[in-house]
Amino acid sequence: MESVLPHRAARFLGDARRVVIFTGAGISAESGVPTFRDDLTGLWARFDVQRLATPEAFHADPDLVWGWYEWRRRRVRRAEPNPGHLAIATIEARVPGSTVITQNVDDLHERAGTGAVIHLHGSLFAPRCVTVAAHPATFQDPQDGDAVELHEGRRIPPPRCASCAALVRPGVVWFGEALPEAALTAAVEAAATCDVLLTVGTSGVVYPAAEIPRIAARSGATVIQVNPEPTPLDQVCAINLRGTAAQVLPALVAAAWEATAER
Ligand code: BV8
Repeated sequence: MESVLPHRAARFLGDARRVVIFTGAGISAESGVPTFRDDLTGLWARFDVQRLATPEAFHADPDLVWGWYEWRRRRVRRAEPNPGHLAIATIEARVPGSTVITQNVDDLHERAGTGAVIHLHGSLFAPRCVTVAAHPATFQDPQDGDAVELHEGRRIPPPRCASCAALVRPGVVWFGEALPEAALTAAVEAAATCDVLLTVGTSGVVYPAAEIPRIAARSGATVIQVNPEPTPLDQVCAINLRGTAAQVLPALVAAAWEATAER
């Protein structure tokens, strides 16, 4: 594995016909959105996420869990896509056979211009009725200047479903819940048939999503990792780019298409 920005990575990317970009919380870190496991900023460092990101937690204390997600949603609303998100949108635009798969529940890939995003763990912006998922559920976006500055741990009663008056829950996949079947099937299919998989900003420890880069490697794809830290995915990567998404991805994309243009 190489640990600097090698032209080999740029050539693999520039030559690839089918590219999968697989992202985790690290892609949004430089947008100011906390990751889960980073020591200082990670949500897990400050919360027992197993106490918050589970159906049991919501059942036990819906106001605490809904308040936590509202706090996170408002942070995402205030965040902007970073150069890493924009570089991924460039790859999607340049490679017709590309697929963007994210574990994240924010909308920063979409706001950076990526057209189609497979969300394996749902979205902060798709609340749903806790009883009947198909019941339409909306929630009041904070108005500009909303004086309510949410702080972590602030309890907010969830809205009620307009169709059946049951609680509305965040539209994310909690621990112990199955991933959306269509999203997981599409992600596995893309990983099993790609030439290159670029894994960015994930610790690779949450399953079954963490299988995606491993499926690509087993299928003969070149797996390139972008992460400032070592992860369990180091073992399946052909190339390891030790750096942050906003630093590495723009340089990698520029080199990939400069390299192609020179040929
Ligand atoms: C399920 C949504 C079964 C909510 C999340 C084996 C197989 C299947 C399941 C399991 C298994 N082993 C264990 C399990 C159970 C469990 C699991 O994986 N547990 C782990 C902790 C061991 N999995 C589940 O429960 C899954 N469900 O299996 O159901 C089932 C089947 C059928 C029917 C019923 C049930 C559900 C898992 C999904 C949980 N939901 N989130 C929310 O957001 O609140 S998980 C959560 O972790 C996030 O979604 C996140 O995406 C995910 C992974 O975290 P990362 O994205 O990797 O983020 P992290 O902070 O860890 O790492 C950030 C990385 O970025 C770091 O490496 C850092 O170095 C790097 N970084 C930092 N800054 C930058 C950077 N990189 C680049 N640039 C930077 N600037």
